[in-house]
Amino acid sequence: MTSSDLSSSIVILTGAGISAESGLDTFRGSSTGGGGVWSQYRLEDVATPEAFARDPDLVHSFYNARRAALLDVEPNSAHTALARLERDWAGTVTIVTQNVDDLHERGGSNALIHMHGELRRAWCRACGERYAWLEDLSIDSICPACKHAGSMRPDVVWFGEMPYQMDRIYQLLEDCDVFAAIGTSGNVYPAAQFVQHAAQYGAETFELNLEPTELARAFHSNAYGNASEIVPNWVERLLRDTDAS
Ligand code: BJW
Repeated sequence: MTSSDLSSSIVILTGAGISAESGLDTFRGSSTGGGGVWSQYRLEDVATPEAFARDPDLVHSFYNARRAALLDVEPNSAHTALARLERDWAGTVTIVTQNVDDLHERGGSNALIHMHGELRRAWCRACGERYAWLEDLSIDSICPACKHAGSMRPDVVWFGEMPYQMDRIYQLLEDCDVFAAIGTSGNVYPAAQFVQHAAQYGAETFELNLEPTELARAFHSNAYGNASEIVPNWVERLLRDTDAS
């Protein structure tokens, strides 16, 4: 970043790796850290609309356990560093997270898009209403609006479904000056294509991850290590450049 970029807009894509040190499993694990969620469950059994139609009890119990796990975790220094960047940066900072946890909010971030939905929200397939939902869901859950039983599902985006707010996200990617991908493997589309999209429209791009991903060479700059260290360092550098102006 140069001093002419001080009021520039920043878009940050985050993935499961930013929450790993808070105690939430990643999906695909890492070369050093062992297996992730998909080593315990087949994604075809729990993260598709077909799986939910076939065995809603299994899908509900998978998401109920992950929703309950949120009670035992706290944001780490990577989450709070991004909140500090949003607060102290002269331009705009928007986080587009693939994560369904609420650690960015609890870390203090406000400008946040949950493109794959949220564990703490539920959606009634009968009437279309969406709600904050902190309890377990089951095939007997009743929609608070239409009173239909059996139509509530977790408000998360499964394979084959359209991620949320895509028009807004593509606009942000086209308008941003800096794009960073933090703690995401780049295995899942459309998020995996964001770096090319942002770069095509002129953004400077950064990958911050435990280890190089298959997309590493698509980024202008890379930093590797635990998110709790490399993200605060990266934020510090951006803000220091601002102070130097
Ligand atoms: C650390 C760390 C530490 C660890 N510090 N880093 C064939 C080709 C191309 C595409 C497709 C295809 N067939 C099907 C598709 C599309 C499909 C897809 O991508 N499939 C792939 C398997 C190929 N995608 C979809 O269906 C999506 N919808 C869609 O495409 O709609 C059409 C469309 C078209 C055009 C525009 C727009 C839309 C929907 C995808 C939904 C994904 N859903 C999930 C589940 C959400 C609910 C839940 O949480 O259960 O989302 S799957 C799962 O993967 C979850 C995550 O958000 C997502 C991404 O995972 P993430 O975050 O990258 O985690 P990991 O585990 O993969 O990586 C962790 C990283 O952290 C690693 O790199 C580690 O190194 C790192 N790390 N510790 C720093 N301490």
